[in-house]
Amino acid sequence: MAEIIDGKKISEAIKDEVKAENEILLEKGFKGTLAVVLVGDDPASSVYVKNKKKACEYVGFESLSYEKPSSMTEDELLFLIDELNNDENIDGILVQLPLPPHIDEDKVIAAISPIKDVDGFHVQSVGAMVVGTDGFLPCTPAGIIELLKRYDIKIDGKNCVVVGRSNIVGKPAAILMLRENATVTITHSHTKNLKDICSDADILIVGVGKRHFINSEYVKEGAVVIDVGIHRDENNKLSGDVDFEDVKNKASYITPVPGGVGPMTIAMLMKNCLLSLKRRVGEV
Ligand code: L34
Repeated sequence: MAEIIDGKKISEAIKDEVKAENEILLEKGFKGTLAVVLVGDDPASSVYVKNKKKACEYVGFESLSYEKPSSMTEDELLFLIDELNNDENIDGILVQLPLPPHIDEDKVIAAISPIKDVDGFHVQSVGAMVVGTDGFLPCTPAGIIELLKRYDIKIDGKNCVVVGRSNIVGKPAAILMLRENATVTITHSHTKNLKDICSDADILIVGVGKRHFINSEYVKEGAVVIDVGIHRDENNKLSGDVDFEDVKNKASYITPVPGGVGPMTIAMLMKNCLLSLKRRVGEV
């Protein structure tokens, strides 16, 4: 039976670290501010955004909420981002994805000033991540690395297979694992022999958006399994891209859904906001 990686507990420890560091800045009169933009009324996005605002309150950041109807136009959103970019009191801008289909996500992400890009989605942030220079790291993949490190799971030299190649999970997770000296394979919907490739992984990271896509047949005995998927069934029960009950008997470590990677995304966002504030006030 695998050890269950407690993302909730680790995320709380990280938020406490951010809070402690932030208290010193607050005493000096510096208060961090995150602008949170939500377009439309997707229920899952509303939950995530609510959790982000709660985390801001916990660590002592101001959160400014911009909740807009799905009828908002792309131009209106770009105009709002421009205002937030130019507001010197704002340290971070978060536009919750997905956006309604009539809005071009790439265009919106490109409009966010890289110095306020606490999601790490701007091409400049992505470029810095790939090269390994300073920038904001994307929260979900950075949270995965943090979980592995805090559980003393060795990454260096391990075979890591990433299932999925999205811009917010698969691609950046692969880059960050590469930066930690893993040998990385990225797989996707066109990959042949997926089962064989996954079965070779010491660390398997799954972000495909298909409930219970990975069962024990894809998992090597003793592998570490990180589940980034999140699905809600008709009874409101959450589950991941991994069939947890099946895989837990074969893996050495496994993240649950809920309580695995999800809370880490929010903790890493708080870390990025702290970094942005520290940069603004000249503390780094
Ligand atoms: N811009 N859009 C932007 N940045 C992000 O970092 C995200 N992401 C993803 C979706 N869109 C985004 C999130 O915030 C996914 N995501 C996210 C954040 C938090 C949680 C899950 C996904 C989370 O809190 N999960 C809890 C369960 C919450 C529930 O009850 O639904 C968990 O324990 O997994």
